Amino acid sequence: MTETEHLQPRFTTDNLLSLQTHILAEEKAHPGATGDFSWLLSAISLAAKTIANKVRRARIENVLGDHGDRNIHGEAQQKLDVISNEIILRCLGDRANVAVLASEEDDAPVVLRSRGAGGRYAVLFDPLDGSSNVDYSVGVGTIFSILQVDSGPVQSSYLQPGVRQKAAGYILYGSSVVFVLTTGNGVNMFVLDQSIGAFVRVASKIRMPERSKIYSVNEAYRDSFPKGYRDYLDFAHANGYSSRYIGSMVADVHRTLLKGGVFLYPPTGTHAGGKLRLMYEANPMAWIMEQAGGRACAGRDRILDIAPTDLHERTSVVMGSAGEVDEVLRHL
Ligand code: AHM
Ligand code: MG
Repeated sequence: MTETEHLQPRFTTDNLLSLQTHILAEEKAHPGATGDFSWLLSAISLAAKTIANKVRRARIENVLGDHGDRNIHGEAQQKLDVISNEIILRCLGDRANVAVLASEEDDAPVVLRSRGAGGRYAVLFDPLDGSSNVDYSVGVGTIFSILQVDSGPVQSSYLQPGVRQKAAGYILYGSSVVFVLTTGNGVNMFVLDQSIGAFVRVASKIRMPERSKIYSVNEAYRDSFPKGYRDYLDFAHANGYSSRYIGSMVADVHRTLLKGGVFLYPPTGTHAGGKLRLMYEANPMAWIMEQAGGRACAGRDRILDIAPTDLHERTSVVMGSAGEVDEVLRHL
């Protein structure tokens, strides 16, 4: 190093960059891109900031607790589930390229416009995942998946395997608000800088650890797991693993992305096919894991290859570090 070299600014990819700029730069790298994504993702970013604000102020505004209704899955809706759902519908509803909006909280998807009328994308989302934790200030999140609608009837045009997603991501409302995004070109992470109201990139092309001795599962259901999962847990106990389980998928998967290990929701006595929803929980998270060098399976099958037959269908989940997922599969 020369005498003055340490005084030079280091212009690296870590320069200050907003989510908006990042998306525009990614589009610029694709000749022929129409700018559609920046419209969609800026709406999701606005929704995320609005929901983050609601989550932070929930106790003050007295919007915690049950809403009084049940969703399509028979689960009690929290007030914040309903509020978050409305925020996303309002933010995305006026984007002219959205054909369909489909939410965990709504039985049927909202069809906004046909392909002929300019509808090009289906946005599938879980507005507030882990919301049963929100009363206790535990991290919760929004998960989304964007698909291009094909030429079939718009009502079912989103029934495509996860491998065809165009963008996927989640927002974690935790001790900081984190936006993790992939458009198939690696995984990027942004943190909301409250003082300027913008998501700022803090990590690009995230690679998750190849292995890590951490498993994340609701072990209370252990006796009802299929034998292979119980064998894996025995293996983990005998080999010095740690256990981490928050009970909010977004928070558990986020930790798994950064620290490595494996997140599991196997078939249980109550949910023989797994509890988590394929299209707006498992698929987006599976793609993020794969884009970061990890793996994501339902039993032995790759999650992203599953051909969905229903918007709200469920799947079992094993996702995380490639070596750790392989270790689970070895026992199945
Ligand atoms: P939700 O979408 O109704 O919030 O349910 C999904 C949540 C996930 O965040 C989490 O991984 C899982 O349910 C926890 O389930 P359990 O309480 O059975 O461990
Ligand atoms: Mg959910």
